[in-house]
Amino acid sequence: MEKLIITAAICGAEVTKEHNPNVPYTVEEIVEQAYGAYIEGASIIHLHVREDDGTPTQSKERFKICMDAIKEKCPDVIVQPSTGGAVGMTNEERLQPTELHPEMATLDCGTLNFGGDEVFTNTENTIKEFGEKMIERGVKPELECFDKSMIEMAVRLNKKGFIKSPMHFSFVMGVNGGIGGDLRDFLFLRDSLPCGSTYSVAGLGRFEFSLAAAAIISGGHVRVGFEDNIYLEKGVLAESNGVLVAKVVRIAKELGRQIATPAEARAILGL
Ligand code: KMH
Ligand code: ZN
Repeated sequence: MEKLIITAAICGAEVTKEHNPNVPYTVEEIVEQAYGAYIEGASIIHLHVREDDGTPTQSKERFKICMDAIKEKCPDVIVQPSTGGAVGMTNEERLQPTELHPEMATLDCGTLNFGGDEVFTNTENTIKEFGEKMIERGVKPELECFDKSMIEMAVRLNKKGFIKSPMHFSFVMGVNGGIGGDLRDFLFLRDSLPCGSTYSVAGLGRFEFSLAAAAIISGGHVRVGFEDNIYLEKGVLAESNGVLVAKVVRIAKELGRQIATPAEARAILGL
């Protein structure tokens, strides 16, 4: 089996210090969390950035400062900015980090309810626009799928030339408004993938580690981090993203799966 790529989603746009005081906002805090995840075995940092007060932003300048600072501390890590940003941002705002030509960025493959009255909007034309921009800017998309229909959208837009092959998917599972986080949900998504694609699994909250184990034994890859889950175990807040990554490394070792370095992750993903 291929080595395991671990992605650390260190910050997200929604989780706050009120949820877990270790959620990073400042550049220094973001670098500290990225470095902690990297030394424990993460080869990809999925990055959202914040203003110092915690407000989510897609500012190109803020991304550049954070990406440069992360690269200084973790020179070979793959930094994968979000183009999802936060609910309500314009497409223009959301696309800003791709102007920095990162190796990868997320591309969200459909619209979903996002709690209360919030809707995370990704129309077909938005997905086409983001796909085209990523091809133009040499950025490999991680295709974020919150439900099965989003895989079908990605496959269709791949055939039409808006997304290049081989495709790399991320199943984000257990979001209220998206697919659940049970094993049968995972198998449904996995079995819906086109041949030759790779995938990573991000389980929200209590689904984080059970879905990580499912991905590990199935040849998939894993995403963990404060964006998805703030607990190390039931009722115990995680003191860092690093401890969440370390837990995945322990599970993988017990199950006989080796961890990919950033260089190995690049080879697996064709970066
Ligand atoms: N914050 C969510 C609205 C992504 O990074 O591409 C979108 C999100 C997805 O987190
Ligand atoms: Zn994200």
